[in-house]
Amino acid sequence: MNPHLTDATLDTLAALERKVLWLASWTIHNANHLRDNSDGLKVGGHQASSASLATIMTALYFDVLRAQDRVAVKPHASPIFHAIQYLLGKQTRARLETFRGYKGAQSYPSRTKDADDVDFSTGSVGLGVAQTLFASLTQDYVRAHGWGLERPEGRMVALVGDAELDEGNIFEALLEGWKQGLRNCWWIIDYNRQSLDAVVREGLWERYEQLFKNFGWDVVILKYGSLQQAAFKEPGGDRLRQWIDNCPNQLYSALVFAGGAAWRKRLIDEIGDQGDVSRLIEKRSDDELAALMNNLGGHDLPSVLAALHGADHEKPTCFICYTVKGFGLPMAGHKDNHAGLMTPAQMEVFQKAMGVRPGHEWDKFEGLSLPAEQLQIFLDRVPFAADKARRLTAPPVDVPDTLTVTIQPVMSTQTGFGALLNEIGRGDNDFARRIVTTSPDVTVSTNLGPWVNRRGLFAREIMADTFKSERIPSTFNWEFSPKGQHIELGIAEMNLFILLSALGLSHSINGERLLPIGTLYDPFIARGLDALNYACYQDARFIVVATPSGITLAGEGGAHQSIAEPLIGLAQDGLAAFEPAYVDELAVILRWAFSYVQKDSDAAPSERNWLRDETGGSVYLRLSTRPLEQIAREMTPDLRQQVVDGAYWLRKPGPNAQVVVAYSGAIAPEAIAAVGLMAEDRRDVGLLAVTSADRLNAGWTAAQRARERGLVHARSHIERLLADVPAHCGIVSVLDGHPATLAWLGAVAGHRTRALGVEHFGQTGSLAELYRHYGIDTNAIVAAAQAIAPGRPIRHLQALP
Ligand SMILES: Cc1ncc(C[n+]2csc(CCOP(=O)(O)OP(=O)(O)O)c2C)c(N)n1
Ligand SMILES: [Mg+2]
Repeated sequence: MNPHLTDATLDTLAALERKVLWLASWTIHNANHLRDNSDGLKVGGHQASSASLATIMTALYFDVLRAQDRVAVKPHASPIFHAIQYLLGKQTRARLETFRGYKGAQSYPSRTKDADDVDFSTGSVGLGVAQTLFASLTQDYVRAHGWGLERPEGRMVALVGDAELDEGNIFEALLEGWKQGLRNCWWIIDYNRQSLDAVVREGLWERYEQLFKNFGWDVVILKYGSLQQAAFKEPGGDRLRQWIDNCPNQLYSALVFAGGAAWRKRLIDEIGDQGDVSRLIEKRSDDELAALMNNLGGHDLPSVLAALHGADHEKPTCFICYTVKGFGLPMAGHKDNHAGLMTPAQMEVFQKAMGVRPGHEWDKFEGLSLPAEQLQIFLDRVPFAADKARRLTAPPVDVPDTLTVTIQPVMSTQTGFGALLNEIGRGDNDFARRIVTTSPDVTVSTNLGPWVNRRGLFAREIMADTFKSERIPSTFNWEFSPKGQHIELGIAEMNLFILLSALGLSHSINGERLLPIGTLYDPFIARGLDALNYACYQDARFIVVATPSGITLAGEGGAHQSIAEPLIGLAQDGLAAFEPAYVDELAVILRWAFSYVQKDSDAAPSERNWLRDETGGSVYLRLSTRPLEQIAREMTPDLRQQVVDGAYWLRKPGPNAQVVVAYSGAIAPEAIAAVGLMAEDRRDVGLLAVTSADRLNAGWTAAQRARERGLVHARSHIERLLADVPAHCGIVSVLDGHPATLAWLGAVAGHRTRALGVEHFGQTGSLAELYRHYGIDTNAIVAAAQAIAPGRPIRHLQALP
């Protein structure tokens, strides 16, 4: 036990625990029963799920945590979190009154939508938990590079639902944490033995215990509260303890729900002995007996405080805390309580028991026996709230005006990416130093090798490359050190995106900016998609480079060929997606991306392209291994801007144009060839190079909205590009990905459109065979043009293979 924990502190914490439970319950009740719920709003899940963490969160936030610590709160405990912040003066009554409503406190803690300093968003269970692990690794990375040493090291804490541990990403993270030497991480498991639907399997705690120990964690089990511990010491106490240990989860929950009389009957029936045990039971009233049986470790302030303060080391620690779902509320323990809510009548009883007068529900100290000043003084001194600004900032890192790269006559975007990073890697400047790369076991095959050779791999301790020390020639120098700038991950893509999420929040969590780049194969974005979405939702900033992509991967076959990813790029909020064809485009986009990921103003959309460039975001580059003949050209400022805005005319259509071909990415040679072949039979054919369908589309929808609000002159980039294309002209769009990515182009100015792309699973074959099979080869483009822009037959169509 921490020596500063006097009886007075304990009393104060007990009062605050009571208040936290009250405020959270009232917030939920208010949202359901008192607010106009004509929209069908319902707060299933929160009431019971919150209550089981009231004790632990009170102990943490009001006593154990320090200002430098960061927490991921399990989604359904958000009312408890908001109540705590309210008591600390960081949450408003108005927001609590509109819990789950428009602009109110969020249902699940949200970094971006809540106003009360949420450290990590949660909602999709499992992700917030892993986030704390990677946040801890990120902290180590930052400090190992000599940054942020003036601040104390923080602990990354997750409050975890027991059923949340079913999520596989948690185990993937555990393994990675073990490999990387995780420190300063606490996972506190709310072991209420209930999930959403039901009561969990018996004996899960034993699996957890073994599992965490295997990965080098300390495991602390909080099973019995201090009342129980005292009772076990009474004559007959041993038998009671045995009974508790053998009681199935379902039965324990049912008896918690049923209350004191039911406990008495059951215990007397099963272990009553007309002697010590019976006396132990009978000397307690029904209420006292219920209090004793509900007094599990996770609801016993002294035990919780002792356990948390006891972990005064940096070893990762898992606390398994026995709790009761709905503790202190009438639905406690009932297996259906996840969706349960207190009725107004139950609330009235609860309110009376809490000593809260009607009309004083939001008063901070109402119903507490301790003097208000004493409580306020305590709250003013809470260590967790000591820093005025918990959310830190870091100035942007200067990005060079251009990224230089030697462009070979024939080159793929993936090779170009490797070459660009290799060039950056030569630099001895802050820009190069702040870049951190990571990859789930595809570092070499995504062309990060040269960068890693220059900058080294990261580990807290130096590890030499044995091949190098044994003088065995190898292309790659695999040396680990605290100064290394590449974090090598195992294959799990979930871990990649959660690590990017953590690295990409370093400016806010550590006050030190990183420029994270993650690489993976494009199809495996889907494997980590929820984590990618999560990272974007909490506004982490990173660049994800996905390569190779599409059926262009030919020989690798359908399992590795991505189809839907361009649509993910189009739809994913917070992520600007690009699919350049040429390396000079890539250089421009990558340079822009380094600056875009650092922007954080909330400026309105730019009237130039109607994109929210000033607000910044993350970036997704879809690249390819297909070597393309590069275009020798000067990258003018105008071209540079258009590449970033999403498209430019590679060949501007004339005033009589009948067809325009719009292409994206590695399919460029087919589009160019098709335009050349059509030139004799179709007038003024245009060729539109689309570098970002995502940004074109976003600008277009934003400009339309602006016009509908009265800004009649609002024009997006794609509207300007298509403004002079005659109305009768058809558009053939093509990419190595789902055709819907570009199909919307026809709606911009009402041009007939035929969208080519890949809709069905890929397969092995040569590039030519596959392009023909899926209908994205030159022939298919010309055939589509002929169909959409009738005129004299296109002669070359027949001649094509
Ligand atoms: C990925 C994901 N799947 C499903 C859900 C829906 N859901 C929310 S809470 C919950 C059960 C949680 O049980 P547990 O973690 O034990 O928390 P408790 O409610 O017992 O506190 C489920 C299935 C979700 N939020 N996220
Ligand atoms: Mg549970």
